[in-house]
Amino acid sequence: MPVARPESSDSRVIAHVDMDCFYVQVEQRKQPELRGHPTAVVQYNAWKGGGLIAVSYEARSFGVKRSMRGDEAKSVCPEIQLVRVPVARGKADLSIYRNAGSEVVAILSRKGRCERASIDEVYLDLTDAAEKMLSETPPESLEVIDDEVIKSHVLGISAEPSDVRQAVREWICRSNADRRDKLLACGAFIVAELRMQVLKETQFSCSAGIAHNKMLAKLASGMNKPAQQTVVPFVSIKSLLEPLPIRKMKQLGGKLGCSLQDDLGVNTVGDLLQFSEGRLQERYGINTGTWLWNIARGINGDEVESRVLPKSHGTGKTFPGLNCLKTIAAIERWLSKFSEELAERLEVDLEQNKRIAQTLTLHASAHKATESQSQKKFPSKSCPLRYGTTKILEDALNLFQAGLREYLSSSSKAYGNGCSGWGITNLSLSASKIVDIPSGTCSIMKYFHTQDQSCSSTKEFNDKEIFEAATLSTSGSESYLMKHLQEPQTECHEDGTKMNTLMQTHLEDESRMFEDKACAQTNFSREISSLSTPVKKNEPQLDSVGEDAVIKDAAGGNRSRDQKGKALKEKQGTSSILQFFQTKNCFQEPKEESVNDMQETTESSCSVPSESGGIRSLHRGADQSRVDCIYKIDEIDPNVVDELPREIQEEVRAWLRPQKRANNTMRRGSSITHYFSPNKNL
Ligand code: DCP
Repeated sequence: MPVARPESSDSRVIAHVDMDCFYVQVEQRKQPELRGHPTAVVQYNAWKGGGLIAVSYEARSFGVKRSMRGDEAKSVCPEIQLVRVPVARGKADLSIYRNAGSEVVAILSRKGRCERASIDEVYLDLTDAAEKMLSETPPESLEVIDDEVIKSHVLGISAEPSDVRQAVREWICRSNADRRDKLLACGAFIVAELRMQVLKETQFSCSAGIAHNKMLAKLASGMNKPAQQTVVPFVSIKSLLEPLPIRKMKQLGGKLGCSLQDDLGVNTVGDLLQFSEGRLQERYGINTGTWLWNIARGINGDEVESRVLPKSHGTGKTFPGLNCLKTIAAIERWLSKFSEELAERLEVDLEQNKRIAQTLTLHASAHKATESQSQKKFPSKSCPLRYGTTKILEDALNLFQAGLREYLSSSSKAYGNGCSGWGITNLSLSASKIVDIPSGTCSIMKYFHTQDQSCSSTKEFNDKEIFEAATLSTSGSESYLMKHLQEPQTECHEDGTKMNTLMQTHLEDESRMFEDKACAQTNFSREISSLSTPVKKNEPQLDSVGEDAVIKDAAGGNRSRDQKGKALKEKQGTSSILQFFQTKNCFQEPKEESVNDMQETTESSCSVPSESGGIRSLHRGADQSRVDCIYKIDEIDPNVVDELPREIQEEVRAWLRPQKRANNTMRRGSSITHYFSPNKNL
């Protein structure tokens, strides 16, 4: 649902930068001999020459369009060069385009708040930079103005073609201009410089729109392409908006736009101006009514979010027509590829950006054999994300099964392997709710990575791992912990219509980097992160049941406590710190028990010695019931203490020195328990 936000100020300078025929430019940089030639990037699927997904401007001048297939493009423009999208795991591999987009973002973010809106689109808030320029070097004070600035399109300027440049120069340098327009003129300088910088450093050209809000900037950026920029002065807003078809406006391509057309006869933005705010509110509710009234007048208060990294990661594929997936085995095969890719990308994100994703979502489109049932959408399903290919696959399969069950609505006949009652035409996985991990925890997180593990018992390990993640989770751990103590892990969550829209919009073409353009719209239910501990087949594993854990060897036999330290060290990638903080010892006590006397002022966690010689940490949950964790000091491997954040290293070392342990463990709300506390970030 659109949100009506008032504008904080109409003196903002917002730019929308959009790369020109982006995938083509990336391919042309790789193969410079393609530069200047009609070129198109085609999909992996080679049927009829493959679907075109990016078309160079040279090819466009021959009439080649993105809706064409390679064969048709060849007939329209015989000299066109068709470059196939890279392939990995039997599907399009977009990493080269993603990385190219990141290069651009790194440059654009130098001048102001930067929001990466898609693989090739960025919003910039240049207000501060423009104000600085206006106060220090206003345009009218400049003797030389770069040609790229003069080449700007300023909406509303009317002049003979031969005089346009002079008219633009005059508009930019008007000393008596409205301050808001003066700021936009400064924005034109800054954006021109950034675009030149992008070209110099990456060899990519881009176009831009410069206005006082995101909506207008985005509309303007596409008006003059390639390699040009367009400014929207205040006086030109009305004439820019009035003729625009209503369905072309953001968020009006769907049902709302349809209703405006069918119910109110609104075809252009100008038509919308005839309706009062009250009338629109009456028809569409207060928020949407106001939003519609606002957009008709070019009012849009959306802020440029500070985000240079993608908001989610996604991978998927379409299986049109006869290629649709009809068996669980086929689904598993593809989900396995998706899981592998997602796990890799999540790992890179963690490694490079210190971020973790918290929610795994499966989207699918399906059809059933029977016509009467085919209207129903396959529900998108989400669950907490656990790291590692195997776990992602395991969860993805569960999500798929849950979605399929719901989709088929107990039509058990059609459910199961080998059935032909359903067909999946789109399948994808996404990882979202990405958050930064606090500094100092990164290397610990490495221990939670699962590269490729097999679990002997899904349920057992799911519970254990989620719980482990909860103790180390960076935010919202409390609610995560409480939730998973109370609910079965396999529970799935409906994403709602937004993800379905996303599927339709972005998965029509498998190689579309849907995670980015879609990410701005995703609104998943709140879930909390889950990282996993590596557990390898044939390696000793900690029994996840019972307070005094025993180590089981591959054959299921128990080993003595003396052997534990050694066994733990044998587990590559698993540090004993994890065993120490493992959650198998945590349990929720349903009874109400006051812990007020132990509480510090700002947190509800504390440490007390436990009967078994460990540290018992009490955390008060949101529902006021108590969560009790016992940490076993003896099992800390001193080698991993260095991995802890500095503020808690000292405390852990003190624990390891027997004479000091008693005192330290008595400390209330100590940093170590706080650090691993489910309440930590509440
Ligand atoms: N893309 C895709 N599938 C689509 C649309 C686009 O894979 N159905 C990819 C290829 C594009 C890139 O996304 O290069 C960016 O899409 P744009 O819509 O911004 O289009 P281009 O950048 O190709 O061209 P333009 O210069 O018109 O923006």
